[in-house]
Amino acid sequence: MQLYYSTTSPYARKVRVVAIEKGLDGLIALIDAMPWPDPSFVAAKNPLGKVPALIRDDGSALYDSPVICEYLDAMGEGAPLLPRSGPARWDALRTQALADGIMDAGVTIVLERRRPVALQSADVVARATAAIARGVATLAAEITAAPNAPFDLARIATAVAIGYLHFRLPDLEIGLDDPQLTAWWSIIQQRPSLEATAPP
Ligand SMILES: N[C@@H](CCC(=O)N[C@@H](CS)C(=O)NCC(=O)O)C(=O)O
Repeated sequence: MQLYYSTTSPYARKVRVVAIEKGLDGLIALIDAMPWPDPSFVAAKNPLGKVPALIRDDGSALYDSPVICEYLDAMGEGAPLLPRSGPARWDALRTQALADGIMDAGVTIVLERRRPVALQSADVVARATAAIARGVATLAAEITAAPNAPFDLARIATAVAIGYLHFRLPDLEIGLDDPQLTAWWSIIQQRPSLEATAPP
C-alpha cells in the first residue's frame, strides 16, 4: 500500500498513528504529496486534491482519514481501535468527528493567516477560534472523565488534534492549558506512534 501524505497534515498523522498501532506501518510506503500550492499529484488519486489518500495493493484509492482509519483498523492486528458496534462505536465516531472538526478549524486559521494581511478576515478567525475553544473544552472533559482510557481511535484523533494546535496555533487562547488535558498530553505524546509521526 501507499499513503499519499504530507508531514504536517494532522489527518495524515492520524492515519499513520493508526497504521503503527495496528502493526501495519511496514506495509505502507509513504509518498510525500504536499497539496500546497499544487494539488495535481494527489488529485490523480483523490479528486478532492487532499491528503491523506491510501492506495491499496489493487491500485484503488481510499480517502478521507476516517475511512482510511477504519480500513486499517479492520485489516490490522490486535484489538479494534474503533468498536465494531454498540454505543461505544457512536461515542468514538463522535469524538473523532470533533477532533477532525477542530483540525478543520485550525487549518482554516492557518490558511487565513497566510493570506495578505489586507485580505484576512478577523471574523473568520474569531469564529474558528471559538469553535476550537469549545471543542478543546469538550475533549478535555472527556479526558477528565476517563484519563486512563485505552489509546483507541477517539484518543488517537484527540491526541493528533491537540498536537496540531500546539504545532500551528500555540498563541491562541483555546484552553490548551487545561490541567487534566496538559497532564494527559505530556504523557501520551511520548507514545512511540506519536513520537514517530510528530510534525517537523
Ligand atoms: N476530511 C479530510 C480532510 C483532509 C484535508 O483537509 N487535508 C489537507 C491537508 S492538512 C489538504 O490536503 N488540503 C488541500 C486542499 O484543501 O486543497 C480527511 O479527514 O482526510
